[in-house]
Amino acid sequence: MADPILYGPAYSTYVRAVRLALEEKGVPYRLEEVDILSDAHTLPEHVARHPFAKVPAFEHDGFKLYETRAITRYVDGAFDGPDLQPADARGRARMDQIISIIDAYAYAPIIGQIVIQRLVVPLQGGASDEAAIEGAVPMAQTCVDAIEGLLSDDLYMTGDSISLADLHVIPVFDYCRQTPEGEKLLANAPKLGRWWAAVGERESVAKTAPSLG
Ligand SMILES: N[C@@H](CCC(=O)N[C@@H](CS)C(=O)NCC(=O)O)C(=O)O
Repeated sequence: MADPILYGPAYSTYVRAVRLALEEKGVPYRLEEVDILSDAHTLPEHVARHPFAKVPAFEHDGFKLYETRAITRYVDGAFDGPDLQPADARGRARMDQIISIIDAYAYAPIIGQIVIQRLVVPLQGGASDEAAIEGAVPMAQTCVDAIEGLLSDDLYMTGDSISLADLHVIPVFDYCRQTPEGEKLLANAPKLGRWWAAVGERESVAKTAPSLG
């Protein structure tokens, strides 16, 4: 079987979640750059892969897929390697809950506003929109507090082994902590701090570390 192909830029949080899953499973793959900062995701070639013009898109031996949650579950189910989803109903539900928090509530304020305005806009020569950042902080704080409140003393988010919950949170958390607002948001989240100390050591995290510059 051919190696899977992942379409998107390495700096995208959703692309990184899939790369983390592939790395944790030990699956070789090809990353095909689609640079969203130069609007490559809106070109017909990419819209044919993803009708909503987002990244990532994914292909494995003719099987085409988009939507990160679907892709990471496929990667876990279709390849050998350690299971990335808890076996028990409660663990699996907790994993889905955390991924939902990221998708429904955290991505827009943390990545869409704080990280884009604080890290990406200045790199492109623009000035950060301070009002947009300030406006995003309360929802970002609610997300951090909610996830902190769901963590136990286990090493990972849903138990003693890494799961898709961790892999979907890592990309967002990693950018967030690199902003001054993120440092403040995380100041009273000791469980998330311990969690990052554990996951941040993993080879998959080092291998997928994004570079914006
Ligand atoms: N629901 C999609 C969301 C993917 C998404 O928002 N990707 C961002 C990059 S991290 C993107 O494509 N942004 C480009 C845009 O919105 O124009 C998924 O889960 O895959």
